[in-house]
Amino acid sequence: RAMSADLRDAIAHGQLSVAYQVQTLVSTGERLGYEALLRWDHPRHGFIPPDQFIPLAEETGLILDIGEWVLRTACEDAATWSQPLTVAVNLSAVQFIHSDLPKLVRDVLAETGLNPRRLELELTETAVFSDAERARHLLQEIKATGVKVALDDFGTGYSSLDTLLSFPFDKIKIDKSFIQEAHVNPQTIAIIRAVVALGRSLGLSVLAEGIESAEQLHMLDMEGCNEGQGYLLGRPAPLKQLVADGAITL
Ligand code: G
Ligand code: G
Ligand code: MN
Ligand code: NA
Repeated sequence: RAMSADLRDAIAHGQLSVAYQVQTLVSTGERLGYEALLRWDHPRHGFIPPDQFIPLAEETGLILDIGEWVLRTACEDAATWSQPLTVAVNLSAVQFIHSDLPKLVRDVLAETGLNPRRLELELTETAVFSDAERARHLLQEIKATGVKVALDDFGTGYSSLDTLLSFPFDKIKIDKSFIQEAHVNPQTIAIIRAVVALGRSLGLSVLAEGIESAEQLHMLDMEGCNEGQGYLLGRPAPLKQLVADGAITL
């Protein structure tokens, strides 16, 4: 049986779930919200990481249904939290190109009652590549609802600077590879410094991903990076566990 057939059944059979990873202010540790990360518990293969099935979901078009499921689940969940924390949802370029995303976002917000200001959408540069004009229009329409938009995996693409200047992003997420290389390669710190300066000068928030050590957190604080995410601050966990741990109250 092909993996794509299994994936087609995954939503209906309740095999997909969302893990939430905390995002905090670097300087104070104040909690800002959570990123929703998709998980697939395959009946025979166990947990399959998104890196391994999202490309397949994109090739088959299944990402449209899966992405809609993640967005709805994350908004439903966040609407039950007693504190007005944000929830960040990853979007595939395929969703951006092949669906009416502004309408979906408006519909899901209306259904779940989540305040639009609590939702953030994470996009990579590939989403805005194929049709820049349409992408700019879609982003403007989405932002008009009050939802924020972050440029994910910043620094790993082809024309990061151009993308940043041409589209109305609210936040840059510096790819974790930069944070993790900083202690072996000091030039990486220069890159982080430049991205922070660029982001701040454009009035954007800058989030560093993949923070695993207190040293990395301290370095990012010194560089003026305002937001952070990573195992040091919290590992992705199911909502149930975050509630059981007292991190989130309903
Ligand atoms: O924990 P991590 O293995 O969750 O995620 C790996 C990659 O999968 C990340 O690049 C992340 O952006 C992507 N990813 C996680 N959840 C989703 C999702 O719901 N939709 C999309 N399109 N990508 C996701
Ligand atoms: O969407 P994005 O590419 O930003 O997805 C974040 C990915 O990074 C997920 O796979 C998540 O599980 C992973 N991640 C989050 N924090 C850390 C960390 O501190 N170290 C490492 N190696 N990966 C992390
Ligand atoms: Mn992301
Ligand atoms: Na990322």
